[in-house]
Amino acid sequence: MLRLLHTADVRLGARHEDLGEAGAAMRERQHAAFSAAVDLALAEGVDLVLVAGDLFDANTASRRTVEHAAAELARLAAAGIRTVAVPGDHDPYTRASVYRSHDLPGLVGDGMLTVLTPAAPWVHLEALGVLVVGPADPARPSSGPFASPADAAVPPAPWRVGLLHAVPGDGPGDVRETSLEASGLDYAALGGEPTASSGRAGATAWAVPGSPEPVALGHDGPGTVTLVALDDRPPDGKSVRLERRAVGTARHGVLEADVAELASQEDLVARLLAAADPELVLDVRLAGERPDDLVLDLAAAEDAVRGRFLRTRLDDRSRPPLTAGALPPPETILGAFIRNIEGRIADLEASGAAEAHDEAAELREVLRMGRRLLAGEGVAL
Ligand SMILES: [Mn+2]
Repeated sequence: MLRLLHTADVRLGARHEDLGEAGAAMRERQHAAFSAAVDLALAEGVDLVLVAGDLFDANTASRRTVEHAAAELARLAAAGIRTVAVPGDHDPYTRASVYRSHDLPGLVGDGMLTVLTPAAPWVHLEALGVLVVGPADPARPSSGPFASPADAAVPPAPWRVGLLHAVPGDGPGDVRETSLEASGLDYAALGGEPTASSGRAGATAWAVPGSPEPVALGHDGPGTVTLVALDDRPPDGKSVRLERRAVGTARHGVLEADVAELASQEDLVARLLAAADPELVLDVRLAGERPDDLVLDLAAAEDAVRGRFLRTRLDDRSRPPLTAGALPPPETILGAFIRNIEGRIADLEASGAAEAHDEAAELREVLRMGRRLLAGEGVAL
């Protein structure tokens, strides 16, 4: 029985410029989630920790970030738990790689961290009975296929595990299902997406553990790592069991609101507060047609809920409506104005081009303001 903790896409040191002042807090949360992953490995007494790429957010990771990562891995080392990592696409093995500019294994000490590189794409951990293989292609270190050490070079290992910063698929950076099937691996520890997934390709079980703390939009659960139990006890023969465990706390959510159903600015704020959660990054998307008398101040709404969320981001995709009901006579200023602007809006919206779409949105705003200004005046041309 071999037990692993598999993580990836930790992205330590991420700047999160899109999160504004909450970015530093998010960075700390990512560190905390990585610490929680280490705590889990210690509590579970796993045999080995695998990092399938993007331990760091960038090759420019600061010394402080590198030392923090090393200190966490040293906690594993002190408990006799080894770590094998592979560079990803955020921290690729280039000349300027964070894995070259810093001696991470040296900082962890005692040979307890192995970083797989093009020059050393696999490691045989004899005491654990496992061979861990990284990517074969030095030019494309994150997309497979797996290195295949000549059998003569490696004593037979009960377990063969792959480590790759790629997800199954047919895209340029993906690992092919056929490549997984042909790999002869018992388990493929993959990475490269913030959301967890898992499956089988032939005799090979694979998993993408997701980020320990969510770093991308569209990720609506807490971050996770994957615990793996490789078991060869009779009577079942070899089996691979996977268990996803939450280690992160921040969540992402989306609140979609149709402005036609909003009564007022206060109503918008009340709806936001109803979803308040200090662990939530909430994307608020306003859509639909906005009545002329509804005036929304999104910056004020964000101020009103500040501190009640980890962060909110408001995106207003609503638009003023075309004119309802019978139009004023064409010989009035209002009647002529509405016909002119709505004719241009119809042409622009029919064109389908992005710039035309933006211009149509501006004209809808012009229409709304003109309609309010001229309403009821009925001045003859
Ligand atoms: Mn990546």
